[in-house]
Amino acid sequence: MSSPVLLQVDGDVTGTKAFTWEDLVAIDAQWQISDVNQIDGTKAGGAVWIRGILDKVKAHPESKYITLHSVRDDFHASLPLEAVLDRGMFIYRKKNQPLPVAAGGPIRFFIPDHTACHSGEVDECANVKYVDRIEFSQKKGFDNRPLDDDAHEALHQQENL
Ligand SMILES: Nc1nc2c(c(=O)[nH]1)N[C@H]1C(S)=C(S)[C@@H](COP(=O)(O)O)O[C@H]1N2
Ligand SMILES: [Mo]
Repeated sequence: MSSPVLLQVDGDVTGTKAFTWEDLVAIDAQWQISDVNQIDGTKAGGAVWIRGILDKVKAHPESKYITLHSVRDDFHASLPLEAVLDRGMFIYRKKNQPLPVAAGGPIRFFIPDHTACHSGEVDECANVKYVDRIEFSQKKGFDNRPLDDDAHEALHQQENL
């Protein structure tokens, strides 16, 4: 039996487009982070840098945006690639197991030095949980992050149900 696809990559890419658990584990060691907790004390688990994914999919050199999609709860964020290329990561493991849903798994996007919620493009809200698809594009993609305090509060209420 083959492993389920955890992450689909599409848009301006030419290489590998689907990642199973084994594919993520097999990403070159130079792109792996064994313990995210050493970078940010609020998070735990193992991760790969965006560049580790890019290394496999060969995004179009003119790609300007990376869009993180979560079908699970219909949450999406589209970020300027340049702003996150050297600091964005995908947390995908807890020891030798996929990251639990309770921690935003099986795959959670994370930028350690994000700004506060709705204070710019690379804010805390951009740390998309349950990411199942990444899209590379030249124009900004779909983004439904909350735009003001009320919308943000409503989202968190919904998350706590
Ligand atoms: N899939 C998904 N990812 C999400 C959200 C969400 O509602 N769904 N909320 C975002 C917001 S608004 C914030 S502030 C952070 C909160 O991350 P935390 O739950 O790990 O504190 O997750 C972000 N990622
Ligand atoms: Mo947020």
